[in-house]
Amino acid sequence: MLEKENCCVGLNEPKLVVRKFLARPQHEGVGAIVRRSIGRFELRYFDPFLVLDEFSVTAPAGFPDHPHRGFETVTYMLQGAVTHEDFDGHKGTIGPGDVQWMTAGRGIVHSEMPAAQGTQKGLQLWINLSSKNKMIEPRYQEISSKDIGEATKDGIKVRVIAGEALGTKSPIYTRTPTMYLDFTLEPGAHLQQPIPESWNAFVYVLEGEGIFGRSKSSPVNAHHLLLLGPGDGLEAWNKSSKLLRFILVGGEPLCEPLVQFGPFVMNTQEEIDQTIDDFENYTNGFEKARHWRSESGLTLDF
Ligand code: FJE
Ligand code: FE
Repeated sequence: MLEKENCCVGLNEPKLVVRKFLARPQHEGVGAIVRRSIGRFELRYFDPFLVLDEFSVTAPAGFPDHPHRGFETVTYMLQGAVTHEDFDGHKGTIGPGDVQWMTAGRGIVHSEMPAAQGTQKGLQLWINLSSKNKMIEPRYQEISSKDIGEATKDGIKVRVIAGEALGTKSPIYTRTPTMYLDFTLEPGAHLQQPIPESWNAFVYVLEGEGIFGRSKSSPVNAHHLLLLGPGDGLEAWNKSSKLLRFILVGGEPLCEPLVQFGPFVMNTQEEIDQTIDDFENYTNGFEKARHWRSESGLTLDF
């Protein structure tokens, strides 16, 4: 019995860190600051992930009216609150620990603006959609912090935003198969988290200092992105005296051609030309953009 339980713990081939990036602050939107790791010049794309921004916005800064097509945006709030408002009348505010999983599909035009005093902080991840899903109807999945599954074991706490960890499953449906886990490790904790073999996966450190991949590797601190190589899971250690917090995100690569023009991500140049045409002429999913402006009344250039 014991053997059977033990055989499921432990990894055959832990993933190693193959590249490391420090995400430095840069200006985005209107007066907002983002630390962009995926999506910057040196790392255009990590299939299926297009962008990872750690954002910081203080009113009157924000991300006023702008479009998306061909992918999903996942906004995970760490501090403060953001109000989103789209051209179809969908509106809401997400606060600390809340997640908005937005499938833009054929088209969304929306604004994302601060909803509280002080600085709003969070993560925004852009996940590509496969060619067969790029033009689907837009869809939102919103989970408030209290409904996000949490599990705790041996000094490890995980919040399961997508996928499964420590026996806890997320209700989020991922069109592009994805896992998104928010880990906090107490000093001395050691994590072994399975990841499907064929998936691409990365770690982004939010707080503290962690050891990833190999127990003898050097510690990594906040605002660093770590790309993981082949293997069946992640091993991580907190050998420091403070809490370690990081996200682990993995996804099945689409292995499709990609042509991106700002917030439009398609497979071919023809599809991008068509998308610009659709956006300018309010067609094929952008109909409602013709008469819509958010409360901010501003438009984001891209
Ligand atoms: C966008 C410029 C942008 N990262 N993180 C151009 F800034 C944006 C954009 C965001 C964004 C929004 C939030 Cl709430 C958090 C972000 C970029 O909105 F979509 C385009 N096209
Ligand atoms: Fe957006």
